[in-house]
Amino acid sequence: QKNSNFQPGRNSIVQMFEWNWGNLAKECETFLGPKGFAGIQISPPNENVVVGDEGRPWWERYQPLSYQLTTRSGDEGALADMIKRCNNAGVRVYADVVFNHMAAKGGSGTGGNNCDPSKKSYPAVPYGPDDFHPDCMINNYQDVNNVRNCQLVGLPDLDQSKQYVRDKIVGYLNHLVDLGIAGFRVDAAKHMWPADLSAIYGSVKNLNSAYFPGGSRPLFYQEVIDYGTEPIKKGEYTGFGRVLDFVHGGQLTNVFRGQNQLKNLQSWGTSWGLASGSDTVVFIDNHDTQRDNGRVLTYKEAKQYKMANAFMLAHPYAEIPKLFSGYYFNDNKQGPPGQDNICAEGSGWVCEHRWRQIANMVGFRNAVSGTDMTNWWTDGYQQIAFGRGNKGFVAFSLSGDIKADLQTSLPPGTYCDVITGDISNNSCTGKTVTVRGDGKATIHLSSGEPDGILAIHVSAKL
Ligand code: AAO
Repeated sequence: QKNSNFQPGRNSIVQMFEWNWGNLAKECETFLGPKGFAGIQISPPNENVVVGDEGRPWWERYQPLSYQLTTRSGDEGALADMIKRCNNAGVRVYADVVFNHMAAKGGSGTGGNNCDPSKKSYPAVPYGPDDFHPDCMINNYQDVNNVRNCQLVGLPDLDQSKQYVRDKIVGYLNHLVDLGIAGFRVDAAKHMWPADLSAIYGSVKNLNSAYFPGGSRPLFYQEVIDYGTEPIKKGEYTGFGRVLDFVHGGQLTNVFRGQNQLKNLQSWGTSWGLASGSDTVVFIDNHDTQRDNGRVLTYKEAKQYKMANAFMLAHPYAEIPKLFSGYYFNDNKQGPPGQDNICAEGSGWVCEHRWRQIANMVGFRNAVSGTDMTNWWTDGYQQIAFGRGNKGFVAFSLSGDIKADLQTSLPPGTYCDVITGDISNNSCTGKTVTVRGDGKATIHLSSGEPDGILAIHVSAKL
């Protein structure tokens, strides 16, 4: 259950935070598919409680009320249509699934059903008092039983050791599989027992053969926040799925904020406290960490954010990188803006995935797939460059100008720097780099440039 199920030649997932299904279907067809994205992570597609008294915060979607597929992103018909159109555009769909708990707030849901958490009553599933752990709050992350048997921020905690509860969860996941989903981001996996999760994953059916080879298993990537300071370890969850590695974004944030030197990235990998790249999904920011008081780089520090994401995409260490795309916010709980003109100037949506530097690095990763890192270079401080075999070459400068003749393993010719431009009508709208007969190239990257990155690859050769 660690296989990505990507279509060949594609390598990166993007979390499309709060996008509605209609806009996502179009985005797959007009941008994500053509630009080579491999997959999207969607916001939880099941019914949640409507948190009207707090202005419909984004986090109401983490308070499930039933497994019916109606949310503010759209109903089941719109979801099914989006999954089909994205698959047809080469883009796989991964659902954020929340089954550690049910809603803590009472009242009506996005699908018109109701719940009463004080009675542990969720009739549209149905769940009742017997399906939950006894009431207690999570207040000690050093106590494994407290973390897994008590309530995360007061959310009624389902007991996944019960067969009935497992059946309901598996039924929900199977419904999504039937619609053509490729896998799941499992919310709050740390708060569930590994043995229960293993049993649940093992009971989910094979992927829909209309889109996937026979016998394909869904990908499970699990939210297990492990900075190394608590008894629950990500390794407890890697026997039956992948984990989201939270150390990854923290370390690259330190580096690209200048708190560690770029030259040290020569050893980037497990020696930095990361799990094996074949056990994880890695990312710079997600919907929680981008709201965590500047803990990680986000769109708010655009230059360094692009550099960190570009490094993630250029480096061979991790198998599955995940990007993030969301909306501007100041208030941490603010819900999504209107979606009529999504991504237009003034729409309130950042659309990080459409930034040329990010989208083109998704293309870089596809072009260099299967190659090792080669031709490592550094000035000894805050400048580095490296190749990906005979397919690509990339340079980063956090301080000072790079003006150097560097050895690449690329075939001779003229390449378009995909950070500053694109190829259009057989010419490059940005900088070009000439690789000479001996593989050497003069690399210019000045500190005055907006991005601090230069990237060339064989699919963008003139
Ligand atoms: C909302 C309200 C609450 C209210 C609740 C119930 O905000 O006031 O009580 O409703 O009515 C999201 C929002 C929540 C929201 C919830 C439900 O973030 O604010 O609550 O929806 O609407 C832990 C979990 C992790 C979880 C994270 C937020 O382990 O699973 O908390 N993330 C997921 C989702 C998230 C969602 C939920 C789960 C719930 O991605 O969006 O919540 O479905 C430590 C632990 C972590 C722990 C953090 C935060 O980390 O290790 O496991 O995450 O604390 O409590 C240092 C420490 C490190 C610490 C870290 C991060 O590095 O060393 O240990 O800082 O702070």
